[in-house]
Amino acid sequence: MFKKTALTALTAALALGLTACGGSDEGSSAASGGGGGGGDDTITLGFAQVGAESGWRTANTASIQEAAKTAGIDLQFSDAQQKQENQISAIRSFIQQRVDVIAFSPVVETGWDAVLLEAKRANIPVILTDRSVDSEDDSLYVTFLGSDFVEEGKKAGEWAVENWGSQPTFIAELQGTTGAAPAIDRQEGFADAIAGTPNLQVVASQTGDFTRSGGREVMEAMLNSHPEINAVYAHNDDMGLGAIEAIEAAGKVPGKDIQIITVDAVKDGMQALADGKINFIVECNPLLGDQLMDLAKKVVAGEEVPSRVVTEETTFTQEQAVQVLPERKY
Ligand code: GYE
Repeated sequence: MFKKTALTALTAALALGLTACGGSDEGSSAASGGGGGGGDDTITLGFAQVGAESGWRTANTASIQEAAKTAGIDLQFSDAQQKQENQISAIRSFIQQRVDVIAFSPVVETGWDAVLLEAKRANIPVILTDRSVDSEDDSLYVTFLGSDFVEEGKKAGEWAVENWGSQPTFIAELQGTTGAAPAIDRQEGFADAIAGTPNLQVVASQTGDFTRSGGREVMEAMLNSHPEINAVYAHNDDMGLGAIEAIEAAGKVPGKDIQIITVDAVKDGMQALADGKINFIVECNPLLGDQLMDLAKKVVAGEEVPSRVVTEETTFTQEQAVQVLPERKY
């Protein structure tokens, strides 16, 4: 595997201000770490992915792998199987390999400071992709590329207010992975949006870990303990699809007896929306690969990048799903 020259490493690090807590030791370790490439200037990107928990994640991984190939970036890819300790070991191993830049989608928000400080001390810039961290020290990463999850929750809540708000609605909320940014933020945005509408009540709220099986199991239990449930807000399509299975198994009609809002807009979700089993989907775009490679190149070259890059996204009704489904790529 290529490593950039010592000089490039040092220049990039200095330009990014990453030597702030470094001093001469870090400077010289960056220098001794480089030089393996012998003139080859291919960038090596270490990427620590969350896992393969959902259709969204599969599309996100494919986008990153394809974009790396197109950009001529050497991608070192690791799948953490939704475990923070696996992501931390992957990042440590990227540091040991002295990759040029590290990117990762933190499975949960907290607990990253120690390993990010190790990357900073090794002068390896870090790009947060898709999910952010909850840390007081924003010098631990260069930029964060991803969606505004609070906004997504808000869009879901606004649709609920408009479409469900005039009658008593007993909502089951299927939360994403406990402690993950999209679970925390999508819950918050939704709660804020429905707060002034007393007809809308979240009667049960539990994690389904962003998986289809998780959504099905949680929904089964909720239908037993709360037979009044007539609406679902799922933090992603996969859990919504699992909920549909549970609702049908309970002899009810998804989309009619129990209306459903989800987030993501992956193909299976959009198909269920077009089929009338889901009622509304808030889009979350997984195709972050090209933007990530662009940021990685700039960061390694020592160019300035914005500290936050927000993904643009929309929402879909059933009619819109029917229209866009044939061209949907993921
Ligand atoms: O919505 C969900 C996935 O972090 C935005 O993670 C991502 C979320 C996505 O498992 O399906």
